[in-house]
Amino acid sequence: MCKVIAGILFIISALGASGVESIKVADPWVRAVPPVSSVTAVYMVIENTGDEDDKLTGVKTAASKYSDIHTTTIDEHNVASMLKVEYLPLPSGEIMELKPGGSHIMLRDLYDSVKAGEKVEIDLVFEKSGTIRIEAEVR
Ligand SMILES: [Cu+2]
Repeated sequence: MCKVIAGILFIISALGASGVESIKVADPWVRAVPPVSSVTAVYMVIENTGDEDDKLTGVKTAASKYSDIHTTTIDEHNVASMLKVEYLPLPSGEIMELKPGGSHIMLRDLYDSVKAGEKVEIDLVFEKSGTIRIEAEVR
């Protein structure tokens, strides 16, 4: 009985939290890498449906020692390189797509290999919206 009530309370609080969130995350996924690889990247679509500009300022996960926000730049010789940034801007009403060849989240020093079909829990830290936990599928 107590478990049932706790479960109901949990659902109510989860609904309450999602009702005020202005950040929507869609289709988060982690690139599957062979066991020898200690790094991988995370992609997703982040929409700021709120009236206020926001920023993605940090990422935390138990899957790796470090997690950075990267953008990809292409120089005049057409060479792509990744650049670590302090935050990703999320203007009000805009959609930010983290995708291969563009901005992404880099997980470094993976504690375990990530295999296709697994799920990785990731906390996204936003300047205004606080921390949002997502579950990203490994592909
Ligand atoms: Cu990167």
